[in-house]
Amino acid sequence: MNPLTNPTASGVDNVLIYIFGSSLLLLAGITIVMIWFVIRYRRSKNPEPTSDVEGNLWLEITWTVLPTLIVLTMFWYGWVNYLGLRDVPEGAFEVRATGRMWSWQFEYENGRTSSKLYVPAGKPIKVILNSTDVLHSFFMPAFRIKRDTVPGIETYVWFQAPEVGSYDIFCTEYCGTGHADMITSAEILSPEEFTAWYSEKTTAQTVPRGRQLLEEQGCLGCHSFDGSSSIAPTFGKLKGVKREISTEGQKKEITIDTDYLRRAIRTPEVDLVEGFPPIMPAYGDEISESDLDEIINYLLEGDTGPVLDGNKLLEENGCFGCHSTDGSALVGPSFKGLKDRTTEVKRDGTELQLKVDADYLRRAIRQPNKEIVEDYPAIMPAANHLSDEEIDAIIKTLLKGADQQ
Ligand code: HEC
Ligand code: HEC
Ligand SMILES: [Cu+2]
Repeated sequence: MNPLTNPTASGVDNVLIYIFGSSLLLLAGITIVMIWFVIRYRRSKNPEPTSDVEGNLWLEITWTVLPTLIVLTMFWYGWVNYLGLRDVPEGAFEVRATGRMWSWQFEYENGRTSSKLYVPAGKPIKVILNSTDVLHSFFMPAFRIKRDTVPGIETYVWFQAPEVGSYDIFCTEYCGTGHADMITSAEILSPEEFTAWYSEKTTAQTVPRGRQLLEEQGCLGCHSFDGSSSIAPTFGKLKGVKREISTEGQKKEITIDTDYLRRAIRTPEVDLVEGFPPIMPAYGDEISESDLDEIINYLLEGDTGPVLDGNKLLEENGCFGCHSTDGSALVGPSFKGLKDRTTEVKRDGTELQLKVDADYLRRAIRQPNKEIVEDYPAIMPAANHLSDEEIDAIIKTLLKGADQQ
C-alpha cells in the first residue's frame, strides 16, 4: 500500500463522487429533455396530435436496463469500498479506544494509555472500539470513518494517515450533558517520533518536583548525587546523616534535619560544612516556601526514582471530563479546594457531613456509589483499573490542588 495515500478517505470520496456525479448527469439529462419536450410539443404550436405512438419495445428495454445497470454499479462500487473499510490490511498497528462519559481513552499494546490518539504516519492503524457506559460513536472526519461504540460489544475501524498532522476525533452519538466535551485528536507522528513516544515509560511518570527544582535553580552546577563534584557536599539520602559544621567559627557535629537544610539553603553563610569554601549563594525569594519544602523532602529522602504524576493520571483517566479545577460544577463537584471542604454525602440513605481527607477520597474513587455527594447524580464510574500507587498519586494531587493544563 502506498504510504502517501489516505485509503479510507479516498475510497469513500470516490463512491460519493460516482453516485453524486451519475445522479447529477441523470438529473441534467432528464431535465433538459423535459424542457425541450415542453417547448417542442406545446399545445399552441400543435393544436392537433401529430402522431399516435403505441409503444417502442427497444426504447422501453433501454430505459429499464440502463438505469438498473447504473444503480447496480452504484451498489457494487459502494459495497466494494465498504469492504475496504472493514478489511484491515495485514500488520496494522492496534490501539484500543474506550468511550466513556465524557472522554476517549486510548490504550496501546504495551500498556501505555493516553487521552489523544498517537499513531505513526504511513502505517495502517486498527482502532478497536468499546464503551464502558452508554452508546458513543467514534468519528474521524478526515478519514471518513465513523462507528458506534456499544457497551459489551467490540467493533473496529481502521485508517492510515499519509503524513504527520493532527486530526479531530468526535463522539457523534448524543451521550449526555458532557457529549460535546468528547472531542480529542489523532496526533500523527513520524515513525521515529512515534517510536520515541511509544517507548517512553508512561506519561504519568515524571521526575520528582524536588529534583526538577534542583536542576532549574542550578544547584547541580556545584552539587552532585554521585560524588562527581568536589566543590560542594554530595547529595543523597541526607536524613539523619551527621555533619561537621562550623557556626561563627565554632565547630560542632549536627544531624541533618529539616531545619538545618532550610538554613543551609536560605542562609548558607551561617552553618558552613567543614572542608568546603563559603561559596554557596543564599537563596531567598527565587525559591518559594512550598518549593523549598519540595527540595528539602527530596534531599532528605534521596532519589526514589520517577514518581507518578497525579494530574496526568486525572487527565488520562477522564476525570476532568466530569470534574473541573476552577470551582465550576460540571457533572461532578469541582476539585478546587477539596482539601478544606466538608462534603455532604448520603450513605445508605443517611445524610452525613464528612471532612475531606485521604481516606474519604480513596472511598470516593474506589467505591463512588457508596457515598453520594449531595445534589449530584450517582453516575461516577469506579476506577477499578487504577493501581493503589496510582490512586495514592491522585489523592496526593487532589489534596494539594489539581491543576488541569
Ligand atoms: C556555587 C556553588 C553552589 C551552588 C550553586 C549551590 N550550592 Fe549548596 N553548597 C555549596 C557549598 C560549597 C556548600 C558547603 C559549604 C556550606 O555549607 O555553605 C553547600 C552546602 C549545601 C547544603 C548543606 C549540605 C550538607 O551536606 O550539609 C545544602 C543542603 C545545599 N548546599 C543545598 C543547595 C541547594 C538546594 C542549592 C540550589 C538552590 C545549592 N545548594 C546551590 C555550593 C553551592
Ligand atoms: C461520568 C462523570 C465522572 C467521572 C468520569 C469521574 N467522576 Fe468523580 N464524581 C462524579 C459525580 C457525579 C460525583 C458526585 C456524586 C458521587 O459522589 O458519586 C463525583 C464525586 C467524586 C469525588 C468526591 C468529591 C466530593 O466533593 O466529595 C471525588 C474525589 C471524585 N469524584 C474523583 C474522581 C476521580 C479521581 C475520577 C477519575 C478517575 C473521577 N472522579 C471521574 C462524576 C464523575
Ligand atoms: Cu459520547
